[in-house]
Amino acid sequence: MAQDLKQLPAWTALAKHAGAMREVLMRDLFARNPGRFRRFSLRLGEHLLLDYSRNRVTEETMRLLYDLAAARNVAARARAMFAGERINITEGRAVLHTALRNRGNQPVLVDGQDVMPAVNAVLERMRDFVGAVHDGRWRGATGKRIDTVVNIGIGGSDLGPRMVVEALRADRKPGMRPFFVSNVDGADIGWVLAEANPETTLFVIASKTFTTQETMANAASAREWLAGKLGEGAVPNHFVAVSTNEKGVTAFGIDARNMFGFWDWVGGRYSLWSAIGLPIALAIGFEGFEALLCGAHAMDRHFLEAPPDENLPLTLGLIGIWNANFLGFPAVAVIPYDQGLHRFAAHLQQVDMESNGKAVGLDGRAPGVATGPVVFGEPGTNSQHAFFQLIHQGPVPVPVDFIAPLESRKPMGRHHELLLANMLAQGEALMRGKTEVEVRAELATQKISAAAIEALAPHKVFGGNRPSNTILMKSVDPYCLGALTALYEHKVFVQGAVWGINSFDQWGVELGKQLAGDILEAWKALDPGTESESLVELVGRAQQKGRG
Ligand code: G6Q
Repeated sequence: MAQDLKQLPAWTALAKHAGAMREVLMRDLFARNPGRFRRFSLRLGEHLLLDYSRNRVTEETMRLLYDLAAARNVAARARAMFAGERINITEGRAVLHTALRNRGNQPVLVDGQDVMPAVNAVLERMRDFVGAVHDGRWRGATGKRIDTVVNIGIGGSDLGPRMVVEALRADRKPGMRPFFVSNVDGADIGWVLAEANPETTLFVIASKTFTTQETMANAASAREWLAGKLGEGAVPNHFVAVSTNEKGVTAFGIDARNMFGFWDWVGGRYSLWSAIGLPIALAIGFEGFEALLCGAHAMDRHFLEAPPDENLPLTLGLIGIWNANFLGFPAVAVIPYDQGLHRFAAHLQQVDMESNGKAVGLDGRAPGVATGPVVFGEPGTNSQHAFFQLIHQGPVPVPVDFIAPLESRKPMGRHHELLLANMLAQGEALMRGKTEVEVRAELATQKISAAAIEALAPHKVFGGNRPSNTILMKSVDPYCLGALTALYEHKVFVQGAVWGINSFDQWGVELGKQLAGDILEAWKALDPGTESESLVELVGRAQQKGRG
């Protein structure tokens, strides 16, 4: 199926249309149509606005893109996901992060079983636990209240909750200090422990499998540290777990009553809505966590119900396909103009690249077209002073998603105006560029020689015509952040559906894990060697052994 993608009439029509669009200048499109911004922007109520007018698209482009989505059954595939079908075919699993935020509570069946009662039961346990920590019913072993929460997890058990906790700093419960430890580099846990008071610290060990090497190593070090300070008996008051593996959790020494469960149909990178969101609720309160779920649910309903040409995730996904597959731009920069969102691109890197970074289709054959783009980003305005040079004048255009809140959660004088003005200027500059005629006219006003103008002019020309989307959110509050995050999840879904790939497995992560295990085993078996043996030699020998 996927291999025939390029032969589909909807695809070939777009390829032909792209030929005609290559020379079209967005400047001209804006000049010809003063209503272009209104025509090419979409809303989710008062909460989110997607302006995609600064893309090289026309009415016809959009019609052809929506035709492509229809030809690839994107809507039907979305309904199958929401309905609990096992669309993750290589792992034989349903994909139901949407059930975790199903605030309408309609039944969601997996193998004839409604998952909602179990989802709601875990949410209720989270509510109780978070309330108990906040009001002091849950205390450390020496009777002191908890004021520090250290989440130990990696990948999906780290990036999502960390992103949200950072973004929602304005909602933080006074006195709560959240930390996240993910890297197996001992410095990560080491520096956090150096700042923590064992009597008032709660560790959340977050691991779907409860076997991940990094998390197990960090959890063991945290436990050793705590037991060393307060004694073994203190462990139950200071450790809880979030996992699907009860056996592993109890073997580690955490009572199953202090474990918050989730299910195999929650993919790691889509798990912040599950009990993996416990550090979010501990940081901002359970009501805030619920508001996050509500915002995501609103986006879910919108994705399922809005007509194609009003549908934000569908449109964002298709614009990405247009830029990647038809205009040939292989990367996307995600630039939030909000300091709180400084980990948003990091989260999205995983959601997008781990989902769609695949060169094999659902049918086991190559899709025959470019799939997962390279996604990267940093907040503006910082990124303007770093890699925006390449975005403005590099040889290959990099489409940009600008994201900003209309209201700041931490207003300071005129800072927010400065921030937004910068963002709007970047989008405009990328679109307009600066022609040689404009450059020469500008240089002519300066007191420099004709020869200098000649030499300088080519360096100062901006090709322009570079695409960007602008996403405005009301503010970075839990509801809008939930909606924004779900928007990107569904964007990734749309693209995976068009490309005909399984966005929900991650076999590519396995090989490195396996080899690291092999090398470690081989390493253990080595004679530590003489002092003269360098680390590099040791590793080399271990690798050889691992291969052998
Ligand atoms: C996410 C991936 C991966 C996973 C981590 C942690 O989709 O599967 O990033 O989240 O490897 O796994 P555990 O939660 O099992 O420790």
